[in-house]
Order: sequence, then C-alpha cells, then structure tokens
Amino acid sequence: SKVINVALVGNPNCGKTSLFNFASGAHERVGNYSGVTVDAKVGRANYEGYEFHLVDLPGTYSLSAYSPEELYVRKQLVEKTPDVVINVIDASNLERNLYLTTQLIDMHVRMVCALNMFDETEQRGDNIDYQKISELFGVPMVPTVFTNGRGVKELFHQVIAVYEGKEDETSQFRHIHINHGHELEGGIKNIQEHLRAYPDICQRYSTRYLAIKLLEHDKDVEELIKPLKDSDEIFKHRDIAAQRVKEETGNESETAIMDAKYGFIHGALEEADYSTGQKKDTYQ
Ligand code: GDP
Ligand code: MG
Ligand code: K
Repeated sequence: SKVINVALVGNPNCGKTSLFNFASGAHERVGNYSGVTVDAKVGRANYEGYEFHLVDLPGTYSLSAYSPEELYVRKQLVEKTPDVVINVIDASNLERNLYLTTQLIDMHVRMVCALNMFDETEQRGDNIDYQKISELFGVPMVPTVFTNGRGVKELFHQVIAVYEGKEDETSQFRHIHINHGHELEGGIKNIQEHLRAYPDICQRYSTRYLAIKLLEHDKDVEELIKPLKDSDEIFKHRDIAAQRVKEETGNESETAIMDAKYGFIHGALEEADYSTGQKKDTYQ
C-alpha cells in the first residue's frame, strides 16, 4: 500500500501525542512534557488502504530559532520533508495557535489542520465557521477530539486528499501568501530573486520562507545565506527593507512581520464570525 509520511506539529499541549496514540495504538505519555531531551516518536497508522508513518514532534509556539524545540522542528520539516504536516491546533486558544500555522504557510508545506479540543469550544459555546477559515488559510481544517477519536477518520481523509492533490474534490488546500505590507513584500521579492540563482537552496527551502526569516534577523538562516556568492546583495536588500519598515512604522521588521501575521489571523477570524462563549480573554 502507499505510504504517506506525516509530521505532527503544534503548540505544547494541543493534543499531538493523543492523536499519535489514537491513530497508531501507541501508549506514549500525554500531558505536560517536562523532559530535557528533544526527540520525535515514530509510529504507524492505516486509513483507507494507505499506510501512514507518523512522527510526533516536540511542541512549539513558533518556528523561530530561539529554542532547541523550534530549531529541531524546523530541521525535521526541511530535512525529513514529510509528505503532509498535520498541524494540531488547540481550538479553545485559536488566535495563538494559528500563529504557528501562518509560519508553516511561509514554509510552503502541504498540510491539514486539526481543530482539536473541539469539545471544549462546544462546551464554552464558541462560534466559528471553520469552512470559511479553511478557505481563507488555504488549509483544510477538521474539528477533532483526540481523547475520543472524533474527526480522526476525516482528518486522515483530508491528508490523503492533500497528498494526492485532490484540491477541487475534497480539500481546500491551496497555497496562499500572507501580505506583510508594501515595504516588507518588496524586500521579500528582491531577496527571492537572488535566491533563485541557487537551485540547491530552492529545492530544499521555500525562498519566501528564507526571505521572511532574514527579515526576522534569524541567525540560523543568516548562516545558510552567508556562504552564497551574492550574500552581500541579499543582506543589502534585507537591510534596506528593514530600514524602510522602521521609518514607516517605527517597528523592527521582526515586529512588523508578527503584526502582519496577527492582522491576517484577526481578519480571518472576523470573516469566519468567530466568537467565544465566555468573556473574550484571548481574542478581541
Ligand atoms: P501534546 O503536548 O500536544 O502532545 O498534547 P497531549 O496529547 O499530551 O494532550 C494534552 C492534554 O490535553 C492531555 O491531558 C490530553 O488528554 C488532553 N486532550 C487532548 N486532546 C483533547 C481533546 O480533543 N479534548 C480535550 N478535552 N482534551 C484533550
Ligand atoms: Mg506530546
Ligand atoms: K485541557
């Protein structure tokens, strides 16, 4: 049977290991993770005649180079190139969880989102048009409850649809670009043009992702760019764009990028009629 390599990516405590256990029949420890070692558990699952190789990755709030977990997850996504990423989202804390989703979109990975903890959102009386939010993010989103397996079959159905490229039939997968504003987008475009001269780089990375990471002054990506012949030109474009952003908004480019991503998330949630049942702690 066909094998699909799937990586589970998401914030800590969103339910990744619960999905891993449910789908693969494993018994990994769920709950707060307080170990020191950063590693990935591997398991197998079967749905609709496909075999899934699942990798349960450490939890991360973002894909910056600030923690060993974040660097590890980035490295896994680039070097192990899973066929499809399942981005597990704690739907009771949507805004914060969708931040990681916007970074995965930059990386141009094929993915499906699990809106997990859906039971908690229902109990709270949250409202969300999840079809709409899927459409706006260009990613299929499936409501799930991993503690009882609700939505898991549909989730893997969507993974297959994305893997097989059946965008029109069953899944809303399409690659979108989050608009980071005129100055940043200009810088991104200029950097991308230079990066296109390096096929080995283009093969491994989304050039848009690398450009955004440079504008975030990401040390790891800077080290990747330094050895290139026209690295000076690339860094010059980065610095010019960062300077213009600073003049225009008063913000560092990394802050401007974060603001743009949260702006996109807020806009999408609003269009999807999002509201929480309780007082609006996390979203206003
Ligand atoms: P991980 O850190 O992403 O691997 O998250 P875990 O799988 O360890 O889950 C964190 C906690 O959330 C555990 O106590 C799970 O039992 C619980 N949990 C996982 N999925 C759900 C869900 O859909 N609904 C509810 N109510 N709890 C869940
Ligand atoms: Mg876990
Ligand atoms: K919980």
